Amino acid sequence: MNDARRTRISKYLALHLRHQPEAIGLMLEPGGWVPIDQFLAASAAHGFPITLDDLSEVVERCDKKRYAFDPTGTKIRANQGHSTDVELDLPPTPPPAELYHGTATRFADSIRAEGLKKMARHHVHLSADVATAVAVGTRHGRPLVFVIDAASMSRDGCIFYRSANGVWLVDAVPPQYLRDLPTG
Ligand code: HQG
Repeated sequence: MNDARRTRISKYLALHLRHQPEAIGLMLEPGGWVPIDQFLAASAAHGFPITLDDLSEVVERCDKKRYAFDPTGTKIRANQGHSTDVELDLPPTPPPAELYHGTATRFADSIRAEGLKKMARHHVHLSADVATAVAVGTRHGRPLVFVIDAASMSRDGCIFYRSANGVWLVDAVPPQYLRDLPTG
């Protein structure tokens, strides 16, 4: 399968496993799971046929590990990033001392004033390293990275979750826990 086809399938998975399962007649099970045979049947019925081999290749080769099969190999889900209502059942996990959030420079003033909000997603997404944060920020424009004082947030009672693909998730980051990443 070529890169373009893999990307198309990955975007199709994101659309229907994170945002609009109902658009192809699916309903996410608790944890966000969908039986693979149902997913393949629904995508074929809606004009986007995918083979099981192609699906497996997309899940395995996805650089961000966006999707996962369950241990029985019969279900698939998105590891994070949902906007549709889903409970991922992730265990609360103590964070490292610092985490990072990459955004675009044009959002910086608003973020400094009101902190990080979830916007359309279920959580605010934080990165474990600066390089990942820069890549996330670049999706929105000229990147800017905030350092999050996760140790203090955790001490003050904020619950952190870590998705299966290493993204840290919180409800919000109030402005007092944010500082600019020193440059130069
Ligand atoms: C910004 C990708 C103004 C926030 C990535 C971000 C990530 C504010 C945007 C995952 C704000 C939301 C998530 C405030 C937050 N004022 N702007 N108070 N609070 N924002 O895409 O974190 O490819 O929903 O900084 O790798 O960029 O989908 O979140 O710029 O892990 O697998 O509002 O998406 O993964 O944008 O990205 P997003 P994100 P996938």
